[in-house]
Amino acid sequence: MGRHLLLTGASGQLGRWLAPELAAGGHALRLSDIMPFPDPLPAGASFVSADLADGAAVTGLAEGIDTILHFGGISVERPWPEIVGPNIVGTTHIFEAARKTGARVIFASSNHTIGFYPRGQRIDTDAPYRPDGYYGLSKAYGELLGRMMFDKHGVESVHLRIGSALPAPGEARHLATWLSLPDLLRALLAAIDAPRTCFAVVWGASANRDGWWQGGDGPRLGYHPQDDAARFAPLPEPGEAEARRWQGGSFAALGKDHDPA
Ligand code: NAI
Ligand code: 15L
Repeated sequence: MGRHLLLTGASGQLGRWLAPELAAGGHALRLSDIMPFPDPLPAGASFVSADLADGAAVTGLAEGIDTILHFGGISVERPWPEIVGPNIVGTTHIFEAARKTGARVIFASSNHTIGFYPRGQRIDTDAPYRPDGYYGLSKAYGELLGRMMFDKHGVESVHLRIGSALPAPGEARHLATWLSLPDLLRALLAAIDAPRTCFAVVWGASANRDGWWQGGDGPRLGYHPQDDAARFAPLPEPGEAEARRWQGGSFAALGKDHDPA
């Protein structure tokens, strides 16, 4: 059944790939970003420019929408003042809009919520958060916001903890963290189509033989990844020694001056 979807972050790397794929699935698509959409609009799609930090604008974006795919915001480690508006205030606006309209939120969360687990340690989605910087912390906030919004207000959400969403893995870390673009689409379609999600956390990873992440709500929602980074092995391991210790890689190493081990 065609849904009315809102995709924030539409002008970003993943948004540009997702927009035509979602439109091809017969969904009515409202795209939004603070930057212009650089590609021809897919059939059935419209574009609305908005800053996520503008609450009234986000409320307007969500009108008539049944599923919000929230991909907008700062996507790398940055100083706190740059993160807080787009990722903390902006994600709060998205969930407040969903509370008003009854929309489901699918949140582009990140492996950087747990980036300070050592590489090789297998963890489930209920492992305590170990964010590797302000960016990862902002994604943990988004997940906890979803938890509260379901428990208190019944807002449904799916938090896709994306590893490394790329056309192909390029370094050894990606043998564990890779999410192929077709698997990204599979995960989103499962999250859109599931009759009921409640609050859900899904590993945004392919079926990687060498992965670190297990469990989560993916199978319950009908997400069954089909790719495996192992077919690209071996891959080079760039970066400093500190980055090679942690699941979050270079994000964890950035500015680090203490050993938590
Ligand atoms: P990206 O940086 O290419 O796209 C993010 C988009 O958000 C940009 O187009 C930017 O203009 C927009 N944006 C930033 N601030 C905004 C604001 N205040 N108001 C409205 N729009 C704003 O990032 P990418 O790679 O496409 O990732 C998309 C989402 O997925 C991000 O939320 C990112 O954190 C998340 N993610 C991506 C991963 C990946 O491997 N690409 C891994 C884990 C999470
Ligand atoms: C992320 O959360 C980033 O948005 C993306 O640019 C990648 O760096 C990815 O994580 C990763 O950890 O590989």
